[in-house]
Amino acid sequence: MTDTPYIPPRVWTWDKANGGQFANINRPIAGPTHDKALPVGKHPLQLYSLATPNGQKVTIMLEELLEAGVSAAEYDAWLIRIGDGDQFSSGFVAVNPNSKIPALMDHSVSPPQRVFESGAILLYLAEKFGKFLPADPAARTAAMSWLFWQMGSAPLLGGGFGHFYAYAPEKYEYPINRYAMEVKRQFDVLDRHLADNAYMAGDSYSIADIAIWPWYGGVALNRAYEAAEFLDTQSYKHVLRWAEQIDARPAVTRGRMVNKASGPLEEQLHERHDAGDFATKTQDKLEGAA
Ligand SMILES: N[C@@H](CCC(=O)N[C@@H](CS)C(=O)NCC(=O)O)C(=O)O
Repeated sequence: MTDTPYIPPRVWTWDKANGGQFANINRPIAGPTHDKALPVGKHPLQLYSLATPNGQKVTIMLEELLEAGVSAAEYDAWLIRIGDGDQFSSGFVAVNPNSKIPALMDHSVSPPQRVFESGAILLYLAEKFGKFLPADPAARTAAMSWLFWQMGSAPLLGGGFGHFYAYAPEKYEYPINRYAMEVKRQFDVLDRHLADNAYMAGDSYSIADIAIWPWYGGVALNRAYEAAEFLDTQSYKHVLRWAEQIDARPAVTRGRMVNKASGPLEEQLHERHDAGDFATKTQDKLEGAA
């Protein structure tokens, strides 16, 4: 931070040189930057994504559906490298005008249906296949409440706390304090709820857990921002119990690997086109064979 206090100009203008870590992809305008069609594989569901927490929600859901025996949930997952600007191709923008992963095309319906926003994708899949959304009206309403809680809360965890704690060019006390306060409040909301409930919607695992876990489970298990100590996540005992329980699900292990392009090579499955790919197409195997 400079010593001179910042005085906002009368009208904001785009300073391309001052955008921090994501300067190469952050823009104040929408729409495509280049013409490129998206690939389409053999399955009805085509996912265009990356294994960030928002991306993991959908791959975990798809792997859970397959684990539950829903073979119609077979999917092709294509890697969208957001650091390289793949989300700004004409093909991607046609599936998600908001240029953010995850984005889904369902070719099993005519005309093919596009779905964007991870919460909308989870709900679409839950309703399409009749899974992971309770039928009982009270439990269903609880699941929806927590699903929408996640959509509103996680941007303060990721875009707020995570950005300023882990990614901003310097550690600025004001935003770190502001967002640490809010994120700890959110963890306490979850902890109090999970003290009396096995899962977010009560007794059964649902899309609410699938939405919340990649963000809050990730931080609690110290997989995001290296902030578990700073936020004292050990003290949220019920969140930890829930996070570990979900982490042990085989579909969650697989879902975390799909479209993962960083970390240990054996956990990176850049593209997923077949259930067998987990055994044969992770980066350690592909790079070892090359
Ligand atoms: N509310 C959206 C958020 C999606 C989102 O923020 N995706 C990020 C990765 S986690 C992204 O694609 N960023 C690329 C960009 O901002 O250009 C959702 O839940 O799907």
